Amino acid sequence: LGRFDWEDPFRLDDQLTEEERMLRDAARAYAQEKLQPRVVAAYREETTDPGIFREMGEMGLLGVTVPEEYGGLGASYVAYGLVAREVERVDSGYRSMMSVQSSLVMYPIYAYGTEAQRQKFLPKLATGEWIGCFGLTEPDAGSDPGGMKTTAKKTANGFVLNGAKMWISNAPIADVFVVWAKSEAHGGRIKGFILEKGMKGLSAPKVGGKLSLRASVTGEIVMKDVEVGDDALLPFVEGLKGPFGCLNRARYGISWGVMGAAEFCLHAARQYGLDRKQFGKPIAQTQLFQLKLANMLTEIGLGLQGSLRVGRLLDDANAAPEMISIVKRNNCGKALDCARWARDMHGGNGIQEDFQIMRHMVNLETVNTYEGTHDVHALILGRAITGLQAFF
Ligand code: TGC
Ligand code: FAD
Repeated sequence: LGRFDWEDPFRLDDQLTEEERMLRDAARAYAQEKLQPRVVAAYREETTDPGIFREMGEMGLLGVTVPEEYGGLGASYVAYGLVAREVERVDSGYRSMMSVQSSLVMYPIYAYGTEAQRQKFLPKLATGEWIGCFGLTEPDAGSDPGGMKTTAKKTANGFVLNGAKMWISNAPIADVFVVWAKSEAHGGRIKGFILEKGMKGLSAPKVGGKLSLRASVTGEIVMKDVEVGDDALLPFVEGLKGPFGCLNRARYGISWGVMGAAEFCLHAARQYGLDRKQFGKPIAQTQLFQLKLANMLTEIGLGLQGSLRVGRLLDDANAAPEMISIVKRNNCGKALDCARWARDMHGGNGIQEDFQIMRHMVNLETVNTYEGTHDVHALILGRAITGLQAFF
């Protein structure tokens, strides 16, 4: 019979390549040495340090799956997932900054852009010199992005964009805006455009009052007669499958990321239970405490295995979007459960910023909602199971 290691219950480590393990270890070292020491204050003060993008770029953590000729690492989707897990072990907001840049900005420029667009944008996004954001959601179009009102009208040499995007990660500090709009010249179909900071009529005010994901800045994108050239259009995709192609990758990354946050909560709760004594013994020696630890260990172990499987299929270009819905939905929901259990297991200290559990818990409320809510992913799966769509 084999050994059992509670920190790696299904021996995930053995299922990785040497390259994947090395990138994971580098990401862990960076996240623990550079991100962990500043996150508590950044969250409290609601400040986002744009320098983090350059640091991540230097470490090769931006555009992990993008080919090396464009500044990426050309590594596997499993490697990308492992990076997300290490960054989100510190904070979901830092992982958001990274995954928007990689999956929602670099990926569409690589997959749907011209060679000139790739050359112009990807290397600077990979180093973190430029920061990117992705505008799909609008004030009146969240779960139903097909209901967007943003329009692009054709002019002699380009397009004029009008509309407003809401809840856009990185927007207030972004240099590059990948924005989705209904294009009259394409029969009202959705097309992607690359906008750049400083364009006349383009602004990105910060969304204030967030009680979640406070270390990652969120904004609106307001477009008032923004004129762009033909070279701003992403020519090689049309319709909702454009943004969804990006979301497939980001949702997959999130499924790994939230397991990192849940692992932090498990490790912290275990240690707290070993150290804290009540009724003359460690609280970790009580049955109810151990039941919660066992539940956390089980959900994390199974969740990571699911994400690894989907990652390997993505690397073989053989993953279905519904598989991604399963791991995004389940891992977010289970990570939120883990964080809530860990919050309870820390007693009063569970609400204290130094213990960091409540921050993870509140962050995971956002992660459970963005990139398709928990229930929207249930409906995607319900449609696959029954052949009947229940959205409307
Ligand atoms: P539906 O009729 O299902 O599909 C329309 C077209 O899109 C295609 N498609 C996909 N293509 C690739 N991958 C997928 N996962 C796809 N899902 C759909 C589909 O084949 C079809 O193509 P075509 O050629 O026939 O036009 O569309 P619907 O309008 O009924 O969609 C329903 C629903 C609920 C599934 C969808 O709208 C949805 O997923 N809603 C959730 C919205 C969402 O996820 N928004 C995310 C915004 S970005 C964000 O949150 C970033 S946070 C990042 C961070 O900070 O980390
Ligand atoms: P709604 O769609 O209004 O949903 C409200 C509730 O209704 C949910 O419980 C939902 O599950 C439910 N619901 C909706 N439709 C149905 C249905 N048919 N059947 C049953 N229940 C339903 N978007 C971007 O484009 N780019 C970003 O970078 C980005 N970053 C974000 C960062 C943060 C911090 C947050 C909070 C959001 C971000 N988003 C971003 C937006 C995010 O994707 C949306 O919030 C999400 O898709 C849900 O949309 P909504 O908020 O409009 O909620």
